[in-house]
Amino acid sequence: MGKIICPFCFEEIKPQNIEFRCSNVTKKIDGSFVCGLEPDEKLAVYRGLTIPIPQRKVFSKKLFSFGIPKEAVCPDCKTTSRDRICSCCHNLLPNYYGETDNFMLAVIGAKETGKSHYIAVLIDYIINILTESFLFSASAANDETSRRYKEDFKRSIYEEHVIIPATQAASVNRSVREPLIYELKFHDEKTRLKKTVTVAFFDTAGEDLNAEDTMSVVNRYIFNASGIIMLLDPLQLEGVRNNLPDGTPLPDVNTEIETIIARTSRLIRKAKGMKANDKISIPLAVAFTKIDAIMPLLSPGSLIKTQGNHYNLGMFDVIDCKNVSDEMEALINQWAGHGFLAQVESNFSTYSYFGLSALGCNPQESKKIDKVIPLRVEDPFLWLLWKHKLIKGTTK
Ligand SMILES: Nc1nc2c(ncn2[C@@H]2O[C@H](COP(=O)(O)OP(=O)(O)O)[C@@H](O)[C@H]2O)c(=O)[nH]1
Ligand SMILES: [Mg+2]
Ligand SMILES: [Zn+2]
Ligand SMILES: [Zn+2]
Repeated sequence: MGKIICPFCFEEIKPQNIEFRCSNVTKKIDGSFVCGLEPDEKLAVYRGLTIPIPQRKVFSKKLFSFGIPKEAVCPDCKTTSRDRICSCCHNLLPNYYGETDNFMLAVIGAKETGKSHYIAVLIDYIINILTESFLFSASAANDETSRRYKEDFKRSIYEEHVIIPATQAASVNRSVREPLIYELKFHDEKTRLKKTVTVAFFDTAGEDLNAEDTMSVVNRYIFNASGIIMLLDPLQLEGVRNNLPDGTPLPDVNTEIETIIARTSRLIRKAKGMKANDKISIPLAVAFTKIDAIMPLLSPGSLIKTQGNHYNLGMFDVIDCKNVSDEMEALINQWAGHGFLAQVESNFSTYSYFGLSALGCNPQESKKIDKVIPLRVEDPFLWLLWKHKLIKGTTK
């Protein structure tokens, strides 16, 4: 197992630094807790609060133990607690954290690329569809994740049938920098549990990526990632905008795609102290979103017009992935020139190109979404699982 990274603040967690929160919820006759509350400065800093909210007591384990400690006794009330917290940010770690493989997925891209909609639809797809055909089950790893997924993502698109409001920069709204954390349990054919993997999704606002100095948390998140899904909006490309049928609703012109790849590469190189010629080993999935809106530009036989076959196979379809990647690469070359492709190639050792649509419709003007019909949202995610040998692939 590699380094253990806190899924909230993305600092490295050393087993001996793990702290505990007293879990004694017994109350006295006057309603106060038997083991009193204390203001928690670190949690307040993490949440961007000026006045710390009183929380249950934090303490560290006195006795040394090998590996990640699972429980400790509160020095005040002598109750055994299993509520482990990160010593840097004081967030409660998911149950199996540190005992399981961590899989941090960074979803990055400029403002308005479709990150929030993609995450919303992908999570729904993983939990409700992929688990039917792949040998894993998935569930939210903490209550905060369930709550935020429902309130910030699911409600808009699946219940109110409207677009998700724009993500604010982490500097404006601190809660956006708290990742959604899921637990994936991988089984073998005999339903024996093989491995538990924690997946953290972090919805970064485009502005965070535009200002290198104000993005330290985002920064850590990206260079500690097990895989990066870089989303790009094809509707930003000159070659696409000029060739779409008249009247196609288009977003305002935003950050150029070369800027995103350049900033991301520079940031990882700097953080890891890499030499100029070294390539970044984090697998990079470069995915063009909103494919539904550019259908008129795709050839009749285009692969990205139709769903992939991974679900039916219950395995990763390696050949399909390669063909999609080649087709996307040719399209990018045609629409944006070779600059972007050259940057990906010179900076990353493992990459693949994808095309997808989270919604299957273009709500640019109406702001309404009648029905969500995702197209290939699962491809980059499955590719990353396959690269990490968590699912099987087939080349038949
Ligand atoms: N055509 C189309 N438009 C989309 C899709 N997903 C998002 N959008 C549009 O892109 C806008 C920005 O999406 P959002 O997820 O908020 O982008 P973010 O800033 O990267 O999080 C949305 O308001 C939609 O209008 C999609 O799958 N297809
Ligand atoms: Mg967003
Ligand atoms: Zn932390
Ligand atoms: Zn206590």
